[in-house]
Formats: sequence, structure tokens, C-alpha cells
Amino acid sequence: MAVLSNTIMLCFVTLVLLSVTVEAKTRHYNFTIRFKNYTRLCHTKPIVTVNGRYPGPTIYAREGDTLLVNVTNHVKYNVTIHWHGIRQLRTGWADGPAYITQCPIQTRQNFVYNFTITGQRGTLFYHAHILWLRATLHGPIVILPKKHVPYPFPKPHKEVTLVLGEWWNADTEAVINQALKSGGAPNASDAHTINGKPGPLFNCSTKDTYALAVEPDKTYLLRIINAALNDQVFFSIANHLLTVVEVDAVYTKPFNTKAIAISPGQTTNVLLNTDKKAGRCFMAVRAFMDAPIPVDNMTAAGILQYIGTPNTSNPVKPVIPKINDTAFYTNFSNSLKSLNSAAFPAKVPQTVDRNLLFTIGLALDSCPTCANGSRASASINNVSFVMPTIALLQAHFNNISGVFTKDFPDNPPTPFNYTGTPPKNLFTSKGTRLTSLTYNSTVQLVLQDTSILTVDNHPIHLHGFNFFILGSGFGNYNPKKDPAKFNLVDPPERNTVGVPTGGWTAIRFRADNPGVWFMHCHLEVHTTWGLKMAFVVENGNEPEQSILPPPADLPKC
Ligand SMILES: *[C@@H]1O[C@H](CO)[C@@H](O)[C@H](O)[C@H]1NC(C)=O
Ligand SMILES: *[C@@H]1O[C@H](CO)[C@@H](O)[C@H](O)[C@H]1NC(C)=O
Ligand SMILES: *[C@@H]1O[C@H](CO)[C@@H](O)[C@H](O)[C@H]1NC(C)=O
Ligand SMILES: *[C@@H]1O[C@H](CO)[C@@H](O)[C@H](O)[C@H]1NC(C)=O
Ligand SMILES: *[C@@H]1O[C@H](CO)[C@@H](O)[C@H](O)[C@H]1NC(C)=O
Ligand SMILES: *[C@@H]1O[C@H](CO)[C@@H](O)[C@H](O)[C@H]1NC(C)=O
Ligand SMILES: *[C@@H]1O[C@H](CO)[C@@H](O)[C@H](O)[C@H]1NC(C)=O
Ligand SMILES: *[C@@H]1O[C@H](CO)[C@@H](O)[C@H](O)[C@H]1NC(C)=O
Ligand SMILES: *[C@@H]1O[C@H](CO)[C@@H](O)[C@H](O)[C@H]1NC(C)=O
Ligand SMILES: *[C@@H]1O[C@H](CO)[C@@H](O)[C@H](O)[C@H]1NC(C)=O
Ligand SMILES: *[C@@H]1O[C@H](CO)[C@@H](O)[C@H](O)[C@H]1NC(C)=O
Ligand SMILES: *[C@@H]1O[C@H](CO)[C@@H](O)[C@H](O)[C@H]1NC(C)=O
Ligand SMILES: [Cu+2]
Repeated sequence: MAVLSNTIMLCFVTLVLLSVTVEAKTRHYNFTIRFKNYTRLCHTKPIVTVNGRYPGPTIYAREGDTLLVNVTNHVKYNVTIHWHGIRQLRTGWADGPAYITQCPIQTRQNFVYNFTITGQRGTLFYHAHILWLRATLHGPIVILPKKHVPYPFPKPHKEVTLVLGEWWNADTEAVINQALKSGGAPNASDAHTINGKPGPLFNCSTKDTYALAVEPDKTYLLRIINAALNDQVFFSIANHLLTVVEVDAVYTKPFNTKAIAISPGQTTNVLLNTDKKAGRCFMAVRAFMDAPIPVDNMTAAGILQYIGTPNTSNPVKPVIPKINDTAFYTNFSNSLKSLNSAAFPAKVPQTVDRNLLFTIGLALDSCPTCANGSRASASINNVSFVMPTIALLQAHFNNISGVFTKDFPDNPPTPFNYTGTPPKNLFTSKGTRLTSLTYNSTVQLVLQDTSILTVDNHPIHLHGFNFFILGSGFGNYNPKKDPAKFNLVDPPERNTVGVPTGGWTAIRFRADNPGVWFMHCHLEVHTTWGLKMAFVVENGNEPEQSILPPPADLPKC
């Protein structure tokens, strides 16, 4: 007995010492996935939520903390949750994309996501990673710096999260199912939203207006998340400049801008100086679309209100770039640079072990039952990805054959003028093909948009890594001329990059995280159509260079 209590005492003392020196905490969250009726634009429908909330509750943590999120599924759909942008070093089991790293959590089942936030601080978000459930199943992740570590910018008076989303009056699963059946594009959303609310520029929506009350002469940190399903957007606040200080949980060199461009999957932290004495100003969200594709082109609005200004005062009109303002989008993207300070260096790989060129774009599949005999499709290097029925990571870890092959092409199978006159055969090939990467190798990947069906801007998201964006341009990537213009010093470091419409983007990353990592377009409709693939990063030679064993409660298929 005495020995036992001594041991307990010892453990206790060690734990206390550890928590004083390391200060890392384990934070517990319960996520109950359930339906709740929500009304927007005069339409009421049951939506899938976390704990009944839309957007979902914010997860707060500090760099170095471990999160234990117990997700219990009480809806009729299979569910998984992805912790978007969290690196998941050696813990790919907790990453979340269904049938890539885990089998889904089935109705009435639960799974505890267990992961540690290492070397990251800033704003990220979580969202469902199955079907179109992330339309309503998403919420912010706020990672504060370690205790006593300041921000590399003036300490804000207050911090605010702004989740940008999309609302459909119809059930979103019905929207995509109808599209897959007909072969055409799914219906666009009925409204964009700010923290779940479309705002007063819609009929029947005045009471669903997000309002932020501010004091004059203060600095606010706005943590902006694009959780929309299919639309890249601009965001602005009338009469105010925004100072960008962080993207995708990586600090940037600060710069001022009238508006930001933000793709689904991206996050942007801005400082807002409330440099007016009083007033009410619209904050606005509008889609960015510079290809001939119909989108939800309505303006969502919220209100920035100086405390003391009467609610009857008319808000200053929103100003926001035009829906097709490619020049603004390009200029904004090119303004982003890593902070690259002594404390936060940009560790850009200066040499390349593996060179990849991936075409990304929209195409067609044959579909005898569809309206035009064909169905919209999407592919990378002409492969439209086929989802397996057991998780790729499980197949990889347990050496189960027949689930996937490691022969994803490094280059387009047939070179052509990618952004010129489309080829005659628009049909894609099918496969569950992966690219194998050696542990700790450096990878350069050029993403090249195609004009096969139509050009479009694709926000490409890589799981398990941040990458550096070395350069981008319009037309076809030129391997002889373009590398001379690459930024190898302070390029932006992100997890999601919008590849220009009819253009290309070159990224680099170090494959230092063993596991199976999904890469896909973060426009959900394009993912559904097959614009996705995965990397297998093989284990290194040392034990700490290998993926950890799967958790005992990992769902089974
Ligand atoms: C989570 O739910 C369990 C019951 O299942 C409860 O004991 C625990 O206190 C809850 N934790 C939090 C952080 O709410
Ligand atoms: C939503 O409202 C409908 C109609 O009132 C009702 O039948 C349904 O049970 C409600 N669903 C939930 C999850 O509350
Ligand atoms: C997770 O939550 C479920 C109930 O929703 C509970 O039965 C289970 O014990 C919880 N698991 C842990 C590890 O807390
Ligand atoms: C979480 O995972 C770590 C390994 O990364 C393991 O040591 C720990 O026991 C796990 N915690 C729980 C509650 O399962
Ligand atoms: C999509 O829009 C069309 C045309 O407005 C409409 O007829 C159809 O019902 C909509 N689909 C869904 C699933 O709401
Ligand atoms: C709101 O309703 C009015 C009158 O019915 C109509 O003219 C206007 O176009 C509607 N606006 C929106 C955004 O639906
Ligand atoms: C005035 O608007 C603010 C938000 O802008 C809101 O919090 C407050 O309740 C409103 N007051 C009245 C009396 O409507
Ligand atoms: C917005 O989109 C709708 C539907 O595609 C279209 O009819 C309308 O003309 C567009 N409005 C503007 C201002 O572009
Ligand atoms: C943007 O759209 C407007 C019409 O809505 C058109 O007049 C203009 O030429 C377009 N700009 C570009 C750069 O395509
Ligand atoms: C590709 O097509 C575009 C558009 O037709 C054309 O401007 C360009 O010169 C072509 N490039 C090559 C290498 O043929
Ligand atoms: C990865 O490679 C870099 C450069 O060669 C080296 O500095 C680093 O130590 C390696 N990391 C691991 C974990 O092997
Ligand atoms: C849920 O996932 C399991 C395992 O993959 C699958 O067998 C089942 O059909 C799925 N259920 C639904 C409703 O999709
Ligand atoms: Cu896309």
C-alpha cells in the first residue's frame, strides 16, 4: 500500500514538474454529431451539426497541446472529421478523410481523435470529410502560441473568429445526388454566410445578420476561415484596411489591403484598426469566379458597429472586388510572403529529390443514363480517383494488397497544350493510384490547370504537410524559364493553394511525415468528381521516423 501510494506520489510530482517545464496540456472535447433544424432565408431544414451548433464550437489550444476529441455519431450518415491543416506528425490515423486514413464512424458509434499540435500556431479549422457533410459540419481551431510567447505583431485588444460558409435552402446531399444522376453541375448555394448568417442584403434575412461591436482606436485580430463548399471568396470591411499577418497558421510579412481573397480550405488572420470614431460599416463576402461557370453571385453582409452608434444609422455600403477580378486575386496572392524571421524561419527545400508535374482539371465520363450521355468528371494527370472501400492507411500499414497501386504518373500521360484548344478525347481514366515518396525526400510539384472542359481556379489542399508556393503564372508552365523566377527565400507557406484559372503553381515540401496523405481540390464538387489522389510517405529507418500503430478504437469498415 505504502509502495503504491509512493509511486502515485512520484507520478504526481513528475507530472506537475513536467507541466511546469513543458506547459503542454491535454484538452478534451466531446463532439456529438446530431441533426438540428435551422432557418435561413425563410427555409427551415435539419442540418448536421456538432453539438447542435452551426458553425460548430471553437476548439482552443496552445502550440504543443494534445487534443482528445470524442466524436459520437447520432445521424443517419457515416461521419469523419478532418483537422484541416494540423500536421498530424506520425498520427495519420487521426487525420480524418474517409477511406483514406480511416473507415467512417458509423451511426451510434464513436471515435476519439488523439493528436498533438507540434510547431504550429494560428487559425485552422475542422470539418467533416465525407459526402457533402462539411457544408454545415465545421468550426474553428484557434491555436495560441506557447505561454509567454508573443505574437510577432501588436497584441490585439480582442480576437474574433469569422467563419465564411455557404447555405443551401435544399438538403445538400440531395443537391449533389441530383447532379451525379443528371451528369451536370450541382445547384449553386443560395447564400454565402458570415458565422452562419447571410445578412440583410437578402430578403427575409435581416435578423440573421452577424454583427461585431467594436470600440474605437483598438486593434482587433480577425481569424477568417473559408469553410464554404464550392466558392472562393473576397472579404472586405467598408472604410477599413485589413493587415494580413498570417495564412494557414503560418505568420506572414504584414501588408495592408482593402480586401482579402480566400479559397475554401484557407484561413487568414488580419489586424483591423478601428480608426474611426463611430459608425456602422458593412463587412462583405462575395464569390470570386473568373471562368465561365455559374456561381452564387449574391453578396453576404455583416455589420461592424462602433459602440455607441445607434442601430438605426445606415451602414456604409460594402465595397468588394468584382466577381471576376482576376487582377485583384493575382495581386493579393503575390503579396503573400512568409515572415521568415529568426524565430519563424521559412525552411524552403533548396534542392529537389523528386520532380512532379500534375495536370488538374475538369473533363467528362461516359454516362448512358445521364441527360447528355456524359457526366462531369475531374482528374489529376488524367486519373479520376476511385475511392476504395477500406481505408488506404490501413491497407498500407497492414500490407493488404489489391486496395491501391503505387503507380500514379509523375507526369501527364500525354503532353499537350494544357491551356490551349482541348484534346478530342475528353474522357478520364479511373484508378486508386498513389505516389510513393521516400522518407524525408524533397518534392517539387507543379500543378497545371487544364482547359479540357473549361479552365477554372482549383484550390489544392495537401494533408499532412505545409508546402512553399515558389511561383505561379498563366498559360503552360515552362520548365526552362519559370524556375528562374521562383522565390526560394520567403515564399508563402500554406496547406491550400489556389492554382490560377488557366495557369500553374509550383510548390515544394519535405516528405518528413510517414503515412498516407490525401491531396485534392477543396471545391467539394470537384473532389466528388475525382480531382483527388494520395501520397504514401514511406517510413524512415529509425523508430521515430515511422507511423505510430493505429489506436484501438479506430473504426472498422
Ligand atoms: C465529455 O462527456 C463525458 C461523458 O461521456 C463527460 O464525463 C466529460 O466530462 C465530458 N467532457 C467535456 C470536456 O465536456
Ligand atoms: C425539424 O422540424 C420538423 C418539422 O417541424 C420536425 O418534424 C423534425 O423532427 C425536426 N427535426 C429536428 C432534428 O429537430
Ligand atoms: C465518448 O463518448 C461516448 C458517448 O458519446 C461514451 O460512451 C464514451 O465512453 C466516450 N469515450 C471516452 C474515451 O470518453
Ligand atoms: C494518444 O496517443 C498517444 C500516442 O500518440 C498515446 O500515447 C496515448 O495513450 C493516447 N491517448 C489516449 C487517451 O488514447
Ligand atoms: C436545383 O435547381 C433546379 C432549378 O431551380 C430545381 O428544379 C431543383 O429542384 C434543384 N435541386 C435540388 C436538389 O434542390
Ligand atoms: C427581395 O424581394 C424584392 C421584392 O419582392 C425583390 O424585388 C428583390 O429582388 C428580392 N431580393 C433578393 C435578394 O432576393
Ligand atoms: C443593436 O445592434 C447590436 C449589434 O450591432 C446588437 O447587439 C444590439 O442588440 C442591437 N440593439 C437593439 C436595441 O436592437
Ligand atoms: C448571378 O447569377 C445568376 C444565376 O447564374 C444570373 O442569372 C445573374 O445574371 C447573375 N447576376 C450578376 C449580377 O452577375
Ligand atoms: C467581368 O464581368 C463583367 C460583366 O459582369 C464584364 O463586363 C467584364 O468584362 C468582366 N471582366 C473580365 C476581366 O472578364
Ligand atoms: C497553347 O494554346 C494557346 C491558346 O490557344 C496559345 O496561345 C499558345 O500559343 C499555345 N501554346 C503552345 C505551346 O502551343
Ligand atoms: C532530413 O534531411 C535534411 C536535409 O538533408 C536533414 O537536415 C534532416 O536532418 C533530415 N531529417 C531527418 C528526420 O532525417
Ligand atoms: C457506412 O460505412 C460502412 C463501412 O464503410 C459501410 O459498410 C456502410 O454502407 C456505410 N453506411 C452508409 C449509410 O453509407
Ligand atoms: Cu477544383
